[in-house]
Amino acid sequence: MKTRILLVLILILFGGLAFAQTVPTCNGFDTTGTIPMYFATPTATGTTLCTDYFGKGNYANSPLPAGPIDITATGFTIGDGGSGYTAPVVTIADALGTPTNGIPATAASCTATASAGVITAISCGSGGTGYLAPMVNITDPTGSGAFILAKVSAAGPLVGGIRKFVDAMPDLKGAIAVPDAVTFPGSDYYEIQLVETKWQAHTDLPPTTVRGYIQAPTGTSACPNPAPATLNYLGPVIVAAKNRPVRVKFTNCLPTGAAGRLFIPMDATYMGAGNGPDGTPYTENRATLHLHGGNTPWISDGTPHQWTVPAGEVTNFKKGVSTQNVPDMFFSNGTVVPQCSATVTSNCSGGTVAQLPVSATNDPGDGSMTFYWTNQQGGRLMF
Ligand SMILES: [Cu+2]
Repeated sequence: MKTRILLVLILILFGGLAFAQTVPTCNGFDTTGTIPMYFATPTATGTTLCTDYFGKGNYANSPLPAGPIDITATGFTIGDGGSGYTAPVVTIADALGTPTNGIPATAASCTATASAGVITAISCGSGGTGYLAPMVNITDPTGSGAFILAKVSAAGPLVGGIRKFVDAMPDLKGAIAVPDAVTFPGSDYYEIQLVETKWQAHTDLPPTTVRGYIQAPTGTSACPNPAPATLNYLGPVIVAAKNRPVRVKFTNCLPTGAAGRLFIPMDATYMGAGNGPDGTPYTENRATLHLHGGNTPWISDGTPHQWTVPAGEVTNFKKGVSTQNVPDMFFSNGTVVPQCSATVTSNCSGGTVAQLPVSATNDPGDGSMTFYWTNQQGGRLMF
């Protein structure tokens, strides 16, 4: 008779996550390594009937640390000793991980003590290694009904997983953009670029691909090449004052062509996504800025129809149909033209036509857009 008993571990709660779903989470790939699949066991034939937001197994879950089971006096909890046990044999299997037949490569070695047919104790010579979610299995010629919990040893040694409290929280104060208060007197001016690069969210995780923003010096007309190796994630932060406008030249510096495809699955049914008016698809590297909650003129709202692809992208749709440039911001070959002032009287905008450079235009160039935010609203953290 075989009695199958239970698990589970401390450290991290994963309870039910993988088991409550009727559609299993993809946990591997087909033979080409590209199509996500679910394998019930490492030796089973996989199925593509599985779900995973990121298309890659376990991308969205925190990996668990693996280690030996806890073989100390408090390592096992006997929920029910069962009855009728005469020659119990203990195996410590695992509900997760990559065990062979459910047993890690280095299995724990344990025995059960039965008293009057009831399991009263589990003792182990070794805790093994590689356990994520240990399960105590007891086989016996006559007994049944035992229910015993095991756990992974907090003392380790643990391998993999994510440790708590090892990284400081990102400090927004270190990511504050530097305003240019000179180019447009009365306004704070910023040149912001969108790049695709890496961000390491946790010391125990590898860097992951992200899209995020960087501040470029005033007068920049080109994208950084190559993109910066890492981002100061969530930066740059623009600190604004009520009633002092912020002006932005935004440049989309995402990759073009096949490299410009979004690296996570995309819902093409949203407004502004999918195909354009001529039936050809929009690219997945379109971008805009949107100040949520701002008292902002419509031309600077960054709606689903106000965006730009990067310069050099081959597409029928380079900018959203509703994209408009700020009428009093001028550029000469993509480089900002400062507003005329008492000290800036030539090659400037806002004065006479003669003061404007010959090539000046409101168009900041392919891949760029301009924004004007009035900030005529109360103070708050906006995004
Ligand atoms: Cu909004």
